[in-house]
Amino acid sequence: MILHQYPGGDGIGSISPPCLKVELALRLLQAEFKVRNHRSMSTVRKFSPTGRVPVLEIDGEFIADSALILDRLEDLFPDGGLSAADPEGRMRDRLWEHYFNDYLYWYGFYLRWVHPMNRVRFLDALLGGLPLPARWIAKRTLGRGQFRRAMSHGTAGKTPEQAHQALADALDVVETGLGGGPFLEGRERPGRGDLALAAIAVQCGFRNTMPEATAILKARPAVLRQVESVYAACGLALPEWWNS
Ligand SMILES: N[C@@H](CCC(=O)N[C@@H](CS)C(=O)NCC(=O)O)C(=O)O
Repeated sequence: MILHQYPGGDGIGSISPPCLKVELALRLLQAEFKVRNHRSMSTVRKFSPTGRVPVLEIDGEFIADSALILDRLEDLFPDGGLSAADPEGRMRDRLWEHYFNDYLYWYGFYLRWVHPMNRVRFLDALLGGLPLPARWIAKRTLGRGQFRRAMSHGTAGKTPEQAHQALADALDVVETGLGGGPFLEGRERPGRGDLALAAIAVQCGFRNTMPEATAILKARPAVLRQVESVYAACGLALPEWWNS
């Protein structure tokens, strides 16, 4: 299996939460896989059926979308425990997964690509190594493209305060959903929702580009414990900033 993704850095496997979610799932299942990093959207469009990553390549088949990829992994690893055994547990885990993938993801997206200060920091961190004028052109093209994505999703018109409040509220919902356990719904093993949350949470401290979001995360010990438990279950080390 080959995981096609956007690259990471600063201790995380990918700057794309759904790509990182798939990596966590593959590691949790102890699957054998390789990672292929792509740096340009135009390259991704050549092989990805949706033009996006993650894409998991299995025997020449290209599967796009992290939720569909996890469905396939559940088929391939029926005893892998990626979902709860009972139907209600499975349903709840799916709801959590989509809460993170399709709701929290967009606030993370805003805080990285639209928040006025974070956006500048992130583009510098990502593209600072490019020579001029390629750096200037890439910053402008990528920045505008991502702003359009946020516009089409409805988060671009928010204020930074609203986005931070949405993040804080979502993490409070998570603390309730953990019910005292290390994983959502008090499970003993991480489920799909747990992987999706951890993959978003570890983006906060990426090269110190989202200081306020990091502070919001660090104020929630139960969420920190959830992410630490997911990373431990997947046999991965957390980024250095996590313990600083
Ligand atoms: N819901 C999809 C989201 C995939 C997605 O939006 N991927 C982003 C990276 S995080 C992407 O490929 N963006 C490139 C583009 O929009 O052209 C999933 O869970 O896989």
